[in-house]
Amino acid sequence: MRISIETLTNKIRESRELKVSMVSHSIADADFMASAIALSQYLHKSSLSIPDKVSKKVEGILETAGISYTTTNEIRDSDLIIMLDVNNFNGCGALADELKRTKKDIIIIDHHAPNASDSKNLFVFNDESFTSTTNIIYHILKRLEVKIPEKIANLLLIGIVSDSAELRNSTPDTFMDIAELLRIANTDYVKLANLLSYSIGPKEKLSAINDISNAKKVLLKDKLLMYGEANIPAHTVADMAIRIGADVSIFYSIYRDEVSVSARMLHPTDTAYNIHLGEIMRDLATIIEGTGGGHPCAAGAYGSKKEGITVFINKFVDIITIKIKG
Ligand SMILES: [Mn+2]
Repeated sequence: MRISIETLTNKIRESRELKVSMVSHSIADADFMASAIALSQYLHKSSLSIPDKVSKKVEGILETAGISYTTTNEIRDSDLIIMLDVNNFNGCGALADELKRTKKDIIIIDHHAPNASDSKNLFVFNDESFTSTTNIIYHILKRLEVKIPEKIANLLLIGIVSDSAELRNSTPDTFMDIAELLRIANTDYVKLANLLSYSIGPKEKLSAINDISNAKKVLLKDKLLMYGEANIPAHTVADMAIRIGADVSIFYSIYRDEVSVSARMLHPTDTAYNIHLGEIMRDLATIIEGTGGGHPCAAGAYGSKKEGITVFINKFVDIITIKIKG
């Protein structure tokens, strides 16, 4: 059943002493990590259950920010499950079956388009007016009158700003939350932007510029698609492509034992053309014998079958072309 933020807050208050598993979508991102770690300040017996792994970029950001955490790949024997930043079981990859089977109560806290699923043990707070799950968690912590330490305020900022497509997806409330948290964290926006690697080093910049100049560029009606190989982490090049004007981008990096793919899109291309990059990544991941997922405008996949990457990228380009050109 759907619940209000008041009911949600009360449920979390009542769960203070419970063992809680906080479950993420496939390839945990900054929004999940910030939400889960911040909420675990209050739910002090909780653990972070990640279906596969934490995004490499996010690992780096959290390390630089001095945030430590441990994750598990299973749902431990918990009293309660909280799904954060995901509102459907399939988005939880390897943990999906266990979530479908469990009789334990599951609370969903999310900000994506609501998903129709209804079972007795499901309590859903899904509000699209929040631009990130981290914003929701911040509001809950305020309602619980939790004193937020500087480091956690900084972590909440990381989650909120990471999910905002450099503040393009934001509301006046997003800015209010950011302003409050900058005060609490005793920091400023430039420091935060640097931490989020909006500025990368000159060597990486050069590499990304080369990757983008070697990339394919296709005009689909009024939308620009860029795709190709990245010689630094793919998300860095995919992000940069969007920043310099692509509407959709997809790049891949080949490592010794896997290939990793990052796709990005500029909102509102997702709603205008009914494109969900997370779903596309999830469906195509079998081609590289791996897993994928994510959000409508930011998603990724990785897998061990490196030689499948050309087919993967071509299928992606076909899907986007059909969606946009009709
Ligand atoms: Mn999110």
